[in-house]
Amino acid sequence: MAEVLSQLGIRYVSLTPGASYRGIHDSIVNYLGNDNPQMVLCLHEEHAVALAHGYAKVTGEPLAVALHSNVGLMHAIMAIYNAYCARVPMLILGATGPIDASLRRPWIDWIHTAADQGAMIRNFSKWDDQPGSVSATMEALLRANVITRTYPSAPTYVCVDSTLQESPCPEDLKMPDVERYHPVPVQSPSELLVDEIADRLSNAKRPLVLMGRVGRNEQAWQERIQLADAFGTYVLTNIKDGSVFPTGHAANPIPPMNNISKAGGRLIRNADVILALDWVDLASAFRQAYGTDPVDAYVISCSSDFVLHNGWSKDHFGLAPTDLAVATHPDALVAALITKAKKTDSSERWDGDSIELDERANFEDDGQIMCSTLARSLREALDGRSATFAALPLGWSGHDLDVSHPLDYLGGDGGGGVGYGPGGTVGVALALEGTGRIAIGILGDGDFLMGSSALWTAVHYKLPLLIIVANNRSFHNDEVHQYRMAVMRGRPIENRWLGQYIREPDPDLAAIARSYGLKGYGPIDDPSELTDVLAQAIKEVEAGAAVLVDVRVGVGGYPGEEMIADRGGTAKKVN
Ligand SMILES: Cc1ncc(C[n+]2csc(CCOP(=O)(O)OP(=O)(O)O)c2C)c(N)n1
Ligand SMILES: [Mg+2]
Repeated sequence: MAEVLSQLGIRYVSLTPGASYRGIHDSIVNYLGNDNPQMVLCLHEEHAVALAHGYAKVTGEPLAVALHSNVGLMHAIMAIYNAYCARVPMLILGATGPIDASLRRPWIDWIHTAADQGAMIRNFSKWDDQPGSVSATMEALLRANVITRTYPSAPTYVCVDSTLQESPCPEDLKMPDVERYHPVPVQSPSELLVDEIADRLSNAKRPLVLMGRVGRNEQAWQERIQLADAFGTYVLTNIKDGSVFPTGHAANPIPPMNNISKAGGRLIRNADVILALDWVDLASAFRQAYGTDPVDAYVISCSSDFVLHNGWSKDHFGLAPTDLAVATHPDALVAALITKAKKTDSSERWDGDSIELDERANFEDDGQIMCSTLARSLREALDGRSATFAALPLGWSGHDLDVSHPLDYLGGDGGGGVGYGPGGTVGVALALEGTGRIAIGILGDGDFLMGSSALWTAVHYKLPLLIIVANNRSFHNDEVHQYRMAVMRGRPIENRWLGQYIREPDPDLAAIARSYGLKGYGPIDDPSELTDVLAQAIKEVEAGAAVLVDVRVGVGGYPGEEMIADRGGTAKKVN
């Protein structure tokens, strides 16, 4: 079984150890020599999965993740959901105590054996199996590899009986020819379909492309630029998807959005042909742009995401009106479309003068560090170096995101599960090793505190990275929700902090980082110091260190606050 993993070319297996997979563990160490895959030890299963998630975002390749029976899988579940919603490949190895009850050790093997562990994650994994023999396990690993890598990707899970792991291999066991089991390649769209879409775009007066979940390679990036230029389209992007189109390009005047901004909504509403490239939650984008009016643009939607929709999680989102559906990878459609381009003058875009930009949500404030101040200081401190933002905090505005390469920013956690940031950033650092790019995770304090022990792994494996905590000393996103409730119910908004503030005591984030072997700076609350501290941290990261900078940030302009019209209240203030 270890041999199959090795031949699949899976470079690392992230794990938190457990007796249920002690057989495979031993084979990886003493049969494979802890190489290909090499173990990456994590202090929590949620981090092992987040690490593989971050790695896959950079490389498009799955890591293996080994999870102990029952409890290890339970610890990992939220992170698996994040990875599923992010549509990243991942080969998860589970284990169970002996299915043959007569072989169970007292107590522990009984509580760590379950009839169907896959059931715990079947609603948000792409395929799972609990094979009954060594050869069936080898086949299951091959299938798990094929399925997880086939577009659209999502984690697969193979649960291996500990008895199978620990018994001698059958004498007649044959190794499968791994070379003959490949992921299903993306199908190019038919010539007819491509012609029709090219005609629609060419004849459109106001074409718009919604750049959603697209590939992260440089060729596809260039082809998207060619598409926008050759067909004279505008482009919209979403801050959850990572860098998909250069922010400085004339086709892309509106900063990456979280929800559809007013300016983005105007552009959508004015477009007559919309090409959506696997845009996450297209129906809500239309609702935000059109309200209750019918969508009068001709809508072409390119996505194969429906193959993963099973109705359990509503990550299929609303059903968007679609005039032409294309079931392929958006990169394949774009590559085909640019060969059909008829327009040549890319400077002619429709109605360009009328695009008004939205006001900046994340304003700067004298004396306080705001996320915008942090963005500006970080840009100065990086001084042109290549960096990859592995994660951004919830309060980050698209106005503060400049991207010119597909690896500049990798997008959100997928499933909205807080605690992804530290583990995800470590996985990104692992994937970026040797590229010269600096892995940077800018994390909320809540996200950091939930996942902080993931950073030990970075230090242990000598992975340079920079963690910046945008520390508002609160689960602030939910304070905003309490503002809303207060306004809705006429309660005092002053009470919004209860059950939200992470203060008294203020956790010492730099000390936590130092305890895991990172260098730790902060808390920094003086804007005039910030650039120098970040520049120093970056120098240390370049020299190979893992560094954390705790930055105290203000919260003005946090998304959602503008929706709170009336801050008055009537009920009694609670202390
Ligand atoms: C595992 C998990 N628990 C709770 C939530 C609800 N939640 C969403 S955002 C958020 C606040 C996160 O705090 P922090 O990372 O400090 O970001 P901030 O909102 O303060 O910028 C919480 C608790 C969640 N999404 N995931
Ligand atoms: Mg916070």
